[in-house]
Amino acid sequence: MSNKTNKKRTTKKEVATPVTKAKAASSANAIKVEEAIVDKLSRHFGASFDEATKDQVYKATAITVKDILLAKKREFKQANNKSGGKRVYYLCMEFLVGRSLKNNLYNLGLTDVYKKILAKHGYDLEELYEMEPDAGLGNGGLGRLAACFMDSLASLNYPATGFSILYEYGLFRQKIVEGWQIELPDVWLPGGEVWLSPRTDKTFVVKFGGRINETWTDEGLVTEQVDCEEVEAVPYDMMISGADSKGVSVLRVWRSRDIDTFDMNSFSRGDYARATLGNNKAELISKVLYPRDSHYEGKELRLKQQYFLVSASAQNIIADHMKYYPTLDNFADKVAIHINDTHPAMIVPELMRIFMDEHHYSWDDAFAIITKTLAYTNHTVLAEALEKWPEDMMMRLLPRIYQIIHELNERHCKRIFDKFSGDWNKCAHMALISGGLVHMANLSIIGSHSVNGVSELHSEILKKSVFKDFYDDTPEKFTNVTNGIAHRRWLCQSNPRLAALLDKTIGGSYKKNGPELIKLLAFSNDNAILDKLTEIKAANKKDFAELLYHDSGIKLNPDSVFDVQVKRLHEYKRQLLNALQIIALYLDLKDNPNLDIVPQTYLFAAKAAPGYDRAKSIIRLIVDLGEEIAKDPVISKKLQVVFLENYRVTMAEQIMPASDISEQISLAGKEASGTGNMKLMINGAITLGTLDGANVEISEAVGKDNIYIFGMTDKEVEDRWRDGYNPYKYYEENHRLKRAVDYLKQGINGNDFSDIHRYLLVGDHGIADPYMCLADFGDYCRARYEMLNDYKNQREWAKKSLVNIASAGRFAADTAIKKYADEIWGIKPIK
Ligand code: 26W
Repeated sequence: MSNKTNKKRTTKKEVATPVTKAKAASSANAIKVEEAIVDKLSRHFGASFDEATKDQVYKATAITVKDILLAKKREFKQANNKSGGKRVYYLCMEFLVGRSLKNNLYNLGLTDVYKKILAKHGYDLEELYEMEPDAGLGNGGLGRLAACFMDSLASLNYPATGFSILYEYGLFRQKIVEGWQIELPDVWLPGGEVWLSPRTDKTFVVKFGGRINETWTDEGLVTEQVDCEEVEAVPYDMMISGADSKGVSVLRVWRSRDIDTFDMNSFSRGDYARATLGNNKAELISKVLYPRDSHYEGKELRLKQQYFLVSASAQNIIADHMKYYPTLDNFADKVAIHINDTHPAMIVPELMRIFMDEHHYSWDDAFAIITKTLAYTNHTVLAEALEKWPEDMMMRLLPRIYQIIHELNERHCKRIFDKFSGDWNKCAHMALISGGLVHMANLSIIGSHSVNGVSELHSEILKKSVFKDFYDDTPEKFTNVTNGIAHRRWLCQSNPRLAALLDKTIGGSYKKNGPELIKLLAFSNDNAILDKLTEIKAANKKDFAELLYHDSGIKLNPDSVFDVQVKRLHEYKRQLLNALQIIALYLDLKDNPNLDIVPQTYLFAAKAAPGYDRAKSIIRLIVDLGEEIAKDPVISKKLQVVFLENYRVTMAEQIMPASDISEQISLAGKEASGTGNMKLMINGAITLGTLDGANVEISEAVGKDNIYIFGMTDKEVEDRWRDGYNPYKYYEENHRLKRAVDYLKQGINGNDFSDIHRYLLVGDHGIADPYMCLADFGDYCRARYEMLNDYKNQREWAKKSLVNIASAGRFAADTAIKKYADEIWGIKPIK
């Protein structure tokens, strides 16, 4: 239909109202969308709506959304090219994206359009969401943060590309069998691949091993890596739409492919296994995500993964730059590259290699440009998680990279030695190579113009202890950017009831501007609103209980308080401390089943790294404890402990809105920030936590009446450890604690936990529990007692919950991204 006819048919009144315009646009959209889904069904599956399976309808729907995203991305990219602005490239070994259909539809503002069309054909959109597997390309905090940042970058119209690896298997699927964690492969690509667009036109070659040939030519020294293994990096793009914006973030994930090592001789001899050997070896690189996020392991394949990501991405960034500019002189003006934790730290020598070997820059010029381009974020202070690669492994696998790191080290050490008048100690701490190891954090710091931690406390700890020498050297590099969460996902999409209440009370502007949630404070004495909040929480708890019953047959009591600890399983996060206080309460109830307590449901969910035995036995303890309590018909009415299997993004989205108490009980100084604490807070749960990571800022934001803080401060932790931690002191002093600890030896649900008993009191090598659970036990119980007492007054509790929701806006990822953009990357939104 032509515009002219359109205009003729429209009455004057209709033209004047934007609502009718929007309606017209939306019905035009609906027709186009419906046609597109029908087309995809027919082309991809040879089926009509009536013939297709639910899975096919999900896939066809997803492909239409991907097409919309591709078109949107094209426009956004053109606008970026026109503006000539700077782009950020976010390098991270992990992006824990979760599901995409719901998020993209929401952000595109197309949920209702799709809902109606699918309903017309007998499909419930909510049910189609369930067909999508989680893209579990990450372990936990680091990866989910990266995914939230992609969302914010797009929503704020910043031009951004995330680079990572297309793992064929993401983080393992967890099954619990007789209390033990079993790991199963996470096969996500069937169902997940619909979101990926292969870009076979944009491949790069990554080289491993071999030797370096150096020859003098008229152009100077030419360096060449020969006799090496060459692997092809094939990019796949996943688009992430911004919310109510023109922006689209591109997540480019690399898949490794063999170039051409098909061994025809072996094939002819009938040795098919040998013929495809090269193939398997190359493709192994992107096969699987390493499931440890707390312990560095010097595995060769992991080093190959890191260099594979770095080299493919660096070549891609430089090729893109050279498409628009004749030189790399302006590289730092047009490009910002982020090193997200040390895993991509080899971007420093890789860029040096490309600048010097391929573009003939001098060392000093290359280094000056590259350090202006790079910025680094640290995400952990745990010594065992800090990466140090064996020098000989790097020399063998990455000979040119090693040479460059070696030279960087020589120059760096010389400068430090001169500046700090021969202070050998400083040199040793700050060296890139020492003790036969390459120190990746040190490499990241010297290669970057900015270094940040992820909460105020953590950034201070970096300056005062972990990176103190570097801070003394270049204090201007150090800064803090507190983490944040994609609040549209974690509040609006996960908790539609709460979002609807917010829309009604404070309007919808908080969606674009998280800190506007603070307007909700105006309702803190409005009983109707407080009661509504209580109702919403009750409805969400009921929903979660039904879902759990449906999925696993476990029955929860929605009238009990839902106390939630969901995160990776690690000693420093102290799930064990929580388990101990549950045992103490259980024993109290055994003594006196009539004890007047608020009925409590403890929900745990956590994956343990496969080789982490201690973490696995803590899971087993929680499972057995839950089963033993469930057998007691009286006590189980007041106390229930459930370990939820296979924690992942989708489960987090379901559980956050249903939580009353948010357990954030890590030993102070160990949790860099936490983001689960923010997700729970924005959904109205109240924190029971230590002064660790971002809990400190949550506490400042809500005030001491709206949070329950306990335990040692980071300073007290240090003192206690230095002066000698004596667990027996607490054990002997606190009768309830002693009983709980001893119960471990007595056997729970028929299983013996004396290994944990030993761990808490003696330790395997004479060092008992480095996370000092027993030292914080008493104060933890005190804080919880007060909390549960306060829970009895539902109005007052709802008020605390309201203050938490209202104060959560400062933890919107948008806020963090604006800070990175303004102060670190120097990028501007595209108009
Ligand atoms: C080398 C093995 C390895 C793998 C991953 C070591 C360390 C990691 C990650 C950096 C660990 C991690 O995810 N850290 C978490 O990062 C979150 C985002 O900043 C923080 O909120 C968490 O506190 C921090 O534990």
